Amino acid sequence: MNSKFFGKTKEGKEAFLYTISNSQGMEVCATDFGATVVSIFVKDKDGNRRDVVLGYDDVSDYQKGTSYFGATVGRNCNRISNAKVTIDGTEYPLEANDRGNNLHSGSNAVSEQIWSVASQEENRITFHYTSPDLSEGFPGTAEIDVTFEVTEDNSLAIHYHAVSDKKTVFNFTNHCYFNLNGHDGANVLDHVLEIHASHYTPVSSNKAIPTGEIAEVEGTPFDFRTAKRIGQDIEADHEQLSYGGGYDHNFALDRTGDGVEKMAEIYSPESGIHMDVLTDRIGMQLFTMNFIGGHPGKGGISYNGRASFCLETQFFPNAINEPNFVTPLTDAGEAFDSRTVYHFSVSDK
Ligand code: G6D
Repeated sequence: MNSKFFGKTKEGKEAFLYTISNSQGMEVCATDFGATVVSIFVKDKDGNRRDVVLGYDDVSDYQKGTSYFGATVGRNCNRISNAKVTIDGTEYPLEANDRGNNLHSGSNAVSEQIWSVASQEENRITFHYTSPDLSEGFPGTAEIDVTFEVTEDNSLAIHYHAVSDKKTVFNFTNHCYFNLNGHDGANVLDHVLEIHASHYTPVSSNKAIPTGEIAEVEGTPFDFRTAKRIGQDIEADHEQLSYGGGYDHNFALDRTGDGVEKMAEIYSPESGIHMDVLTDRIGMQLFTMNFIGGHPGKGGISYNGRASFCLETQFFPNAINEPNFVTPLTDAGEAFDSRTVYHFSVSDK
């Protein structure tokens, strides 16, 4: 476990970068700014290390960035329609930071704060943040812990734990942008993806708010039940793909129980790096970085559209306002407790 200075925020606060690792050579670097994953180093099929997540070299770029590279996103990830929620009859206005809706809890969200380090070991670090009542618009003072652990089987295990003194919304995710050829890989269109989801939640427009329908993936470009290249159907003539400019949709996962289950797997034939996603969440957003134009990142690399994919485990988007979706509310004094694991291996197939 080691740490180094990672620059200063625009308010002059110092940020630090922490490295955790296992005995197999896997390393994860995370900064206390936003409890953000900056790098994940894993070995490819030739035994060479590759950093498989996009990011920046300094906290100032993370603070200026609008993509949430690697960030812990919350209290609520994804979108909330009309930037307001009603909890027990009280309406709470939120920041309308995305075309009239709230995205990723706005500009004062947990992803924009310097967290403290609650504990640190060789292969594990816990970041802590106290989110003040109404600081993002949500009620309650919340004590939030996120633990990153590099396990001996080459996983990054993420554990979220939060308690609030008032009923509130807790729907955290991690927003890593992966490229299994390395963060400097050209694009992820040849990555082969399988998602264990027979349904997804279509959106009503390019503002990405779900209609409330839980629709079959059968016969659509959203059917990843059999592994296929991310690029196979991404340009198909489909209204949902035109809304998102590609994939930017939540999948309703085919869960069999409440525990951590494997819900997706993806690999790159070029590097042979394979990643399984295991989670206790009911939803997962697939985002294929549908940006256009250069996006300056680590080492001066310019990240372009489709340079990565995100698999953000979560409740369904806008669930707080959609009676047809499981609510993301946690009662006062109750614990929100969730785990998501990104397991890495190498394969020749
Ligand atoms: C875009 O719609 C996408 C989101 O899913 C993503 O989290 C964000 O960019 C960074 O708004």
